[in-house]
Amino acid sequence: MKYSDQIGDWLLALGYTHCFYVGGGNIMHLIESLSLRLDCHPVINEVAAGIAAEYFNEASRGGAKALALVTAGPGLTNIMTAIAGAFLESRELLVIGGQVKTADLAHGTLRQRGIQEIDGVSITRPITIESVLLEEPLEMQTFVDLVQASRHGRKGPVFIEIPLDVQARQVEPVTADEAAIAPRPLPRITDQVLAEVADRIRHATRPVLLLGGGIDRATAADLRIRFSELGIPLATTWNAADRIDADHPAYVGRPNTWGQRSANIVLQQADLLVALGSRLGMQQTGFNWQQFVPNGEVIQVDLDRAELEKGHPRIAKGLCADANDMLTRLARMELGDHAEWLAYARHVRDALPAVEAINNTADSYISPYCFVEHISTLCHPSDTIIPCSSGGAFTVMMQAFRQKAGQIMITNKGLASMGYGLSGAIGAAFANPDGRVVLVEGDGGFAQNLQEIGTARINGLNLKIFLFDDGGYASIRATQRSYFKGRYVGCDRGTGLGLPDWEKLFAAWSVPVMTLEASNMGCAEFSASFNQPGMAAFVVKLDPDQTYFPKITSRITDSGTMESNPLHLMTPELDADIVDSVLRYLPKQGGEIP
Ligand SMILES: Cc1ncc(C[n+]2csc(CCOP(=O)(O)OP(=O)(O)O)c2C)c(N)n1
Repeated sequence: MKYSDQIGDWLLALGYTHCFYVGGGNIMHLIESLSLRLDCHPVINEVAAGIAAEYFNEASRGGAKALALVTAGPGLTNIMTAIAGAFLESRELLVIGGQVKTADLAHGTLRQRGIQEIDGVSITRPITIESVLLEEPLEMQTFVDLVQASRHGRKGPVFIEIPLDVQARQVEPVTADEAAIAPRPLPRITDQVLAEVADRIRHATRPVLLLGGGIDRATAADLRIRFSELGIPLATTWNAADRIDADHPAYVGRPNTWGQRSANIVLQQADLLVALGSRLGMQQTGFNWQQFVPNGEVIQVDLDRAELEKGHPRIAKGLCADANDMLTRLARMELGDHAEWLAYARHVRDALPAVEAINNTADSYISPYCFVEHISTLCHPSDTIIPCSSGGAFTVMMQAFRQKAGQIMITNKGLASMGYGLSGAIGAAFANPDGRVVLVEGDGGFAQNLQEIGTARINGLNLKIFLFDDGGYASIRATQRSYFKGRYVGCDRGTGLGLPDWEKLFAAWSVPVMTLEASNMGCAEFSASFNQPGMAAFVVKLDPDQTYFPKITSRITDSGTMESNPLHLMTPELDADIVDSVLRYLPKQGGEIP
């Protein structure tokens, strides 16, 4: 049997159903073998293959898997952003790459020997869990273990580079049976440690549970009713945004540096935070991590010991274990009565609306906040929501979108790259052929991978694109306005940014397109188009000078470094008449933390 056929059989056994790729001579055997076994879909640029595969795996409701296949040299260099994004976000991603034949490998002695040769393993090593060059065919169990490394434990990308002659090698077929692909068990905390944590929660006055991306959707869904009975305020990270619906009685929102003010304020008033499956990175804790949960203790549960020992934020206890197992067992225990605290947390949420009146939107433009609130109500529980990964569209979605039970919501905030939205939405749409995918992305971010409109179009995906058109990079404009007295550089057409005429662009692929302004947002034509299967684009006209508040303010110090407020002190400051009622357990704005 040809080794590339053998690999195809093993991938099938491992649950792969889809492959995103761009063709190339150095993967010719792999393309043939995989196309006979999987749904293989060409994309225009390899970066889209990587992002689509990542989002497919995240969005897959039935457990089907996708991988990316890239050719040697430019195929590999093009996919690098996607590999980096999956690494930072702990997302499952298998990338199989071609390579020149083994006789032509330079082995580091030359810049290049084989045509298009580049040392993929060395380039990808720092951003993958495993990165290997197969100079010989791998035996079945080693291959399976390599692939499993991407999806068990702390997830991340695996890169397997296969020279052309190894792809074509004849091998004795070996089946990957169930025993071979059974995952290894993850570390669990002991009953004694579990009892200690339960005891701390029972005795806490103001506990908060923070669910991170390490908590599976299935675990969270199974516990939905139990969360109500426990009555402990429940927040999520952005990666776990869809683990609990916005209407859940214990839900207190998404705290974050660019998060919801009410969620930040509730979290910061906790006297005990139990963070489950979150690395507690700086976006989560605020740059000012020294004042994260200033009057409380943090217990962090994460599979990666390095995240527990990194030194920020300060944690009272780090537990290196499977957060799903721990949460499931914890939820069965008696964790005390926290009804009064939950009622207070809900009061804070009600008192501080997600959409703040301070933001100004010039006449005829749409307020992005109101727009996001509006589409939250229009989206169905079965929709997959892709709030892109950078710029105002991203932060407004994460502040104002009200997720429903059943919805899947995926971003990639670790790399926070422009250009993720459309490719991610394509992957999510392939994973949910019967569902609708709703993408919200800024014009700048969208422009970076707009070539994939064609991929979505030719595959007839049920994809609705909301393009926030503010004439360029509003985020960059805002920075230049705040810190450099409005000296605008490279952020819009007037400063050299060559963005297209969006209506004509979508028309080039025969995608129905409609421009939305304040006057026609509620019109019947829009809702008909939004609810019709297939692809449609909506260009949402935003004020180029739209403000984005609340946010954490930073200052440039005399030495040139940045200094930031803690999570609960967002700009603008709260009115005096509300401060006392929502900051009961924190110092008032500008005051000292007791
Ligand atoms: C690949 C990449 N390059 C540069 C940046 C820096 N950056 C962050 S936001 C932004 C502008 C994004 O523009 P757009 O998507 O239109 O959102 P807006 O700022 O207008 O809200 C840029 C250039 C980035 N995040 N990703």
